Amino acid sequence: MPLEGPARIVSELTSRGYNAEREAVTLIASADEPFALLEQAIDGAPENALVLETAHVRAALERARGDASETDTTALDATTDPPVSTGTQPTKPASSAGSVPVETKGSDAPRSAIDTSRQAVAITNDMTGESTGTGEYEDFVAVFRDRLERLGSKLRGRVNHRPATSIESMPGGSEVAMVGLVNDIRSTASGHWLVELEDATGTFPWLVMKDREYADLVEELLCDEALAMEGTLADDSGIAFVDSMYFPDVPRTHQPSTADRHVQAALISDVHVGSQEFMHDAWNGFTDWLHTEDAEHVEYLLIAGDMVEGVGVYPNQDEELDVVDIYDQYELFNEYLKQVPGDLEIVMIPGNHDAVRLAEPQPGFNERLRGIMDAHDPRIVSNPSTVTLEGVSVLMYHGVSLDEVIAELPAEKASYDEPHKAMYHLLKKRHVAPQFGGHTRLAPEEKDYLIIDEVPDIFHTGHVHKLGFGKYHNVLAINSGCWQSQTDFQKSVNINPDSGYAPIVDLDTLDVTVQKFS
Ligand code: D5M
Ligand code: FE
Ligand code: ZN
Repeated sequence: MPLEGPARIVSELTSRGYNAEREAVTLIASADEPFALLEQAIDGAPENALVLETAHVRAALERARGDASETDTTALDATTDPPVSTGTQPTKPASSAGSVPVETKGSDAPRSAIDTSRQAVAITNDMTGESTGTGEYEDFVAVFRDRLERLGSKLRGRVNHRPATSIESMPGGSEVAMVGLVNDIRSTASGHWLVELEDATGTFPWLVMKDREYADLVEELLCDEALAMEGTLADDSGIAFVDSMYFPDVPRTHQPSTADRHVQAALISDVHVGSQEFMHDAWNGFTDWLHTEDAEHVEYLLIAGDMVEGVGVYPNQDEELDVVDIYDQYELFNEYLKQVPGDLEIVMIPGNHDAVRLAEPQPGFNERLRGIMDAHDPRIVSNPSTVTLEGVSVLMYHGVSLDEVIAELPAEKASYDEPHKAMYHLLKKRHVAPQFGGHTRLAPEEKDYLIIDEVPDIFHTGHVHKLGFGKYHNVLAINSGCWQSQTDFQKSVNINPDSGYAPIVDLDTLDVTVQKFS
């Protein structure tokens, strides 16, 4: 329920005499049991508090996590926020992290110097410093309005649509169409599907018959995505039978742009420096290789989040930390970054292990962290952002919503083994994280930064630690692997990460080669 959840939380709070910080509402809204959390947060807040602060909610989550860890350590994963160490008492990295790298001298056959005057990088949709959301009800309304408006505009030309409220007053049997956001998906007792669409005027129910071709598409739907439906009104005009369904999608005829010289980009993510499982040997192999003649055309390095392992991201994560202080982790990451040839253009976005707000869109790192990660002067932008390299646009998104797509869709449509296919669904929905209130935490802003407004030439994600790539309507989707070997958690749930691979894209052809360093 896109509009009601946060709204109900805000009204529940106001009815008890509380104002609330925006992040507090977002955190509550994204919990598995929002109202239980709301109760606990209020219970824990000081008696004279007028504003429910994020800290009160976090404290309630911490208490719940403490309780849960005695019984079920994973129950609260989706609702816990990482407490970020303040760094006021810096600790030295543990001795096992003693392999602090030195600058490589390169191999015997060093790459020739890059003519940096030919490099061209442009960034769009970076929302760093643009966050205006306050978590008020109006922000949730605004972000969904914006989504309906902008994704709807990609659908309105394709159907003869009517507002939800005017469909009800049309005669039974009429041909009708509507553009809206998916508000609810339910199966009926007889095995058909009821999909409720919402627009600015209200909601209207659409029935997808189980034996129609579109029934197969219902299992791809996520709440809050934008759709158009076309069909026939029932006799009482209270429901419509779906004949066709339309997604914002990428046109099949989409022609990607390419660079006009032979130049390559390395697309990586999930470095996880600071984790005991960070693979320094593989990383050293990668950066050594970048100095060789083989890599002389690699002029760009894109890193799609999870630079470091972070602190308190998952329950019991501390047991697998090599470096326990978050700032020390970034210092060490910067040492590893120094190994990369200095003439590479580097662009990076944060991920869910990084020390920025967890809710998406995630602004680029703050000044203190930018000051630490200064090797080769990287461009640090928000998650998501679009970076255009010599005319080739790359949509960079860390990829937390992929977990959700993989969990919600049938295995043949999206799985960890073929992460690029999960990415295809995001391209089809033209949104990097459609579902609100589920696994992926979203922060309402006045504009929906998570919409895929322009079709990118390349879509680059990470997060699921699996390597996979392929083309969807000529858009190259690449999920880069990681630089972390299997963690205990991953072992326990049978995730076999693809560690130590660097996919390299030819920007003049969009061909991909994979370099392996593990
Ligand atoms: O996520 C790496 C992948 O593993 C991603 O698919 C989430 C999943 N993962 C890893 N650890 C956990 C825990 N503890 N709970 C739930 N899911 C998890 P990354 O963000 O790099 O840790
Ligand atoms: Fe990761
Ligand atoms: Zn991640």
